[in-house]
Amino acid sequence: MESKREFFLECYKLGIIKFGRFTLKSGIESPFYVDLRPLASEPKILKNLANYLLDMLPLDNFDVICGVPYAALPMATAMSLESYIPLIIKRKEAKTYGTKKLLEGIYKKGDNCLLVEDVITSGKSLVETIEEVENEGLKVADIVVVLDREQGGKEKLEAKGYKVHTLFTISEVVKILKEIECLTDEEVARINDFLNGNQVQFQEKKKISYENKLEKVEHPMAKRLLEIAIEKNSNLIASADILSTRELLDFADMVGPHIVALKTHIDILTDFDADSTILPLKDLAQKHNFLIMEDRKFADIGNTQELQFSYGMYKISNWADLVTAQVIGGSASLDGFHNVGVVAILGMSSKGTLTDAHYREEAMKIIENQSNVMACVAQNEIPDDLILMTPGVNLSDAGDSKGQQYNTPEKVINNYHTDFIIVGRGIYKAENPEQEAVKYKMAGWEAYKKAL
Ligand code: 5IU
Repeated sequence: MESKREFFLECYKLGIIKFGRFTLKSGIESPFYVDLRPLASEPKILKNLANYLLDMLPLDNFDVICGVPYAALPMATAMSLESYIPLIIKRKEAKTYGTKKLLEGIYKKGDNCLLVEDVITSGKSLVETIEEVENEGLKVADIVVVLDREQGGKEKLEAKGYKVHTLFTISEVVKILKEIECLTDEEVARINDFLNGNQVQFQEKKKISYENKLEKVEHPMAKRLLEIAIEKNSNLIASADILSTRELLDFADMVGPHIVALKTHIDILTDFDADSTILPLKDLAQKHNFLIMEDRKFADIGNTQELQFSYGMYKISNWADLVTAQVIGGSASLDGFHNVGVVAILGMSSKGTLTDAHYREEAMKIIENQSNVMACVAQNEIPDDLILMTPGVNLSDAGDSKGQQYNTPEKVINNYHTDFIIVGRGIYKAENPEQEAVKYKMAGWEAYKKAL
């Protein structure tokens, strides 16, 4: 077998330890996160691991071997295969029917059981497991652990008279990773602080300014939008879910000076007419310097979307600066949007949306490789080089009866680092929409400056 250090590095490549900022089950923030389950997916590594663990142990002592569910189950199995020590399986909870057994397999009372655990932290869950195994009449003297997080668990068990054999400790692996420059001095210091029981200070990530973002973005519509934001000291997009042309135009004229973009749902107008709706709307956009964002949410195959974009009665491609699109149709479905900024929908604000973390991860892969996408709509932080827009914003955060969920401007700008807040009813339903637009504009701008 190769050296223990080389073996660790092979394991590390599988992503078993991540460094950053993690909230543990206890609510405590940790600068690293350990998950050894990937080791079971590499048979060679699992087999080597089993042998490393067995090498540390007085093997003649054990009648049976048992893994703490679930992460240690494959490890215990592999150790059993390598050593011929019989395996028993511990359930997480006793069966509620039939035999009500907690331990499965062949063993007798008084057998000496080796316990296998992947990670030991405070030792709390091991203490519970030991008690359960001992209650079944087995003896436990030795526990073998792959990684000791050095947070008191080993000492706690040793104080109770158990021998704890650990393959790696967190300080040992931090040292190795520091040597090969996978960790900076600052990260190492933070980890040590954490291991010494101190509350760890994480630097709050700052929001990047519109000026800096302007240097990062490439899409011309992204640049224009950011320039307008800087010029108007506004990050407000007004959503005009309005039913008549007259009201839409009045609204646009009223809030126009305070917004960066007006979001339309052109297909809800009862009296749409290209000449009397779009021409004056374009004039207002020019007069007040805002972009027109048609919230069409295209969600079809590329060919159909192309037709929907340019034909029919709305001819969106003739007048929209930005259009929203779902990415559900895959990358190529977005290729047909030319001369427009595509705003891709990553996550929705409505209750029960299917845009969960897995969906968003896959959607982001599409978005990042699509040059006509200039922004995303989402309810979470995204990479700095994209523009983030967040709807579901209202100064009263009560939501509606149809699944809409609201956050305040401060919350979305602080927590998600959103660049542009999208506000609908908060403004157009207000008694004085202009006054309300100013209020949202100021709230959004103040929150932005604070987050910098
Ligand atoms: N909108 C959302 N949530 C979303 C997406 C779009 O609210 O996740 I994607 C649209 C719907 C509406 C506007 O046009 O944004 C929000 O309007 P209210 O502020 O009135 O809820």
